[in-house]
Amino acid sequence: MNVTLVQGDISEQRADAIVNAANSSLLGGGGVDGAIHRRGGPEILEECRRLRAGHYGKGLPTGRAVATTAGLLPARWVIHTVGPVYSRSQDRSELLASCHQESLRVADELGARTVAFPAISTGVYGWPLDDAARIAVAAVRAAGTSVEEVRFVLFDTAAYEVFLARISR
Ligand code: AR6
Repeated sequence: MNVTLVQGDISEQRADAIVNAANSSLLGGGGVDGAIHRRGGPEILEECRRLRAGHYGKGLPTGRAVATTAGLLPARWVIHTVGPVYSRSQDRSELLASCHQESLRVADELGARTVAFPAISTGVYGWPLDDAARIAVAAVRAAGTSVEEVRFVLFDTAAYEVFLARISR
């Protein structure tokens, strides 16, 4: 598998699947989640509502992933995952790694070959960038997956540089 990096907006990525840094409600939010729903149009939210009415009545648990249509986005699917909120007192690294592993498992089920990830949990959820990059890169590299390209999409130069340093190690 190739791990690649770009600086940009995840909602503009051409990929088989893009990953959403969602919350358990699956009903939208700010940051990546806001950009995806805004550009992707109402179809994504409609499918999220159906998921909530069915199998995910209590919401999507942290560390898990589920796919919907990508609506108007230049991707085929959105894979929604819920990152952990960063905690100084509790190690939640396994949950952050799980977001990446579960997203790739769902991608395999869909037959996706290219998957774009944002820096999950590093915005509103407060995870320090370098530590999140370490966990994310290790998790995707360790995943047994048929996905051929994992593309990390970083919003700004600082985040891009941090991920670049990580994948170069
Ligand atoms: N494209 C790529 N990266 C982005 C974009 C974008 N359009 N927008 C922000 N980032 P966040 P989280 C970067 O907060 O920390 C939402 O309200 C951002 O700079 O989107 O997992 C959800 O509904 C940061 O580095 O996700 C949840 O409630 C990274 O993406 C909650 O936020 C992740 O920031 C999830 O928080």
